Amino acid sequence: MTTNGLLERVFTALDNFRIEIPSWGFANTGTRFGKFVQAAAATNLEEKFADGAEVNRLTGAAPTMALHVLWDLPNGLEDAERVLALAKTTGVQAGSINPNLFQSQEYKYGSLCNPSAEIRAKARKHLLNSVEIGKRLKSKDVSLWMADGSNYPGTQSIRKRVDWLAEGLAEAHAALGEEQRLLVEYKPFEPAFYHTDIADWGMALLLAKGAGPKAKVLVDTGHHYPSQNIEQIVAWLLHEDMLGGFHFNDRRYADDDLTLGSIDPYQVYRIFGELLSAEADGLPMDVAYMVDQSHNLKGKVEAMVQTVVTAQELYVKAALVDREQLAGLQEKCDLVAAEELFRGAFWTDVRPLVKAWREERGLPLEPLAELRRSGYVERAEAIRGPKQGGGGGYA
Ligand code: PSV
Ligand code: MN
Repeated sequence: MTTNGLLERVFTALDNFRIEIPSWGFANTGTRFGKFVQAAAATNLEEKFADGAEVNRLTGAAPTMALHVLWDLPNGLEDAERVLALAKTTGVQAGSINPNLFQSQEYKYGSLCNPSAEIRAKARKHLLNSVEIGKRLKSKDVSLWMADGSNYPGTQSIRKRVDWLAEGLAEAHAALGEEQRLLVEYKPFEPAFYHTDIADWGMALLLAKGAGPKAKVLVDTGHHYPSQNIEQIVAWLLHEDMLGGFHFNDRRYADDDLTLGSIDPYQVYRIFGELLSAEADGLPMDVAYMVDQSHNLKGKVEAMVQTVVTAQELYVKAALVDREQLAGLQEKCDLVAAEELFRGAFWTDVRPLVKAWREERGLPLEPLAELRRSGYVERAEAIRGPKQGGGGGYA
């Protein structure tokens, strides 16, 4: 490929690449063993939007922020007005709306799948409120994850819970506006340890299909058993036109919520590879890239900038693969040549190319260095100081 051709390919890929950051990634979070409070952590909506705007300023790729209803919009539509005002002043728009169906005391035995009709009704109402918030904020996706499940065999009817869940999703789907979608997220375990009501992509796929055409599956990269082939799941969902979006993060063991690409960057590259291959083949695609991370030890804004930059680099690597050439090698079953072509792009140092794009688009050349130079975190530390609360953690 000529140098101009290469740059054009890279620039097009980066111009089109957007990734949504989560409000809770800026808040104090911890593990069940405790929480280390950070002085610069955001403890209210204003601070979360300010942090989001800083990440977007530095990377040019994160113009929307995912919101969690209980943590960010506890007063529902009233808070939506605050979000609209903040979007105006910061330039960061509301992203996916995440109902909270896991923190209320009543959800001890489940939310949409709770054996109590009264509690199921409460969960359904919250889901419908979330759809309304999404409408007000002109946000496209309502992103559903529940902690529902059970800890011991024989203690719950798995089949009855499927029916309750299907009813709740169909009701939410019927309330969606023209432009809205319902994304169904799955997770094999935690906090439930015997069965989870939406444990894998097959269950999520069936539930989404049953709910209606605007329901799609959300793949959280941390929600799989070790060594599962996530890109194959992605390929299947693309094949079925049922992939709605991602929650990107990395993991060493389970749902560790570590920063994207920190443990296995090749996996993210392989996932992007499937997406770009489907795009090249002209498949219908409407996939939301979102981050779902909790930065317990790293600085919040710093970790988020690092995440977005890593995502950009891995996406560019995947965009370097000559898809036509690869298809030819696959056809001939030239295994080593195909693998080398695929791997070669991964091993390419794309940082100078991404830097050239930043320069061309008037963005900081080194986002992390620019963050340090700007003194943003130090100022936030001085103004905010260490505080508890603010939403986004479980502790
Ligand atoms: C659950 O582990 C999850 O992945 C869901 O997406 C939640 O909304 C998010 O993390 C934040 O806790
Ligand atoms: Mn998630």
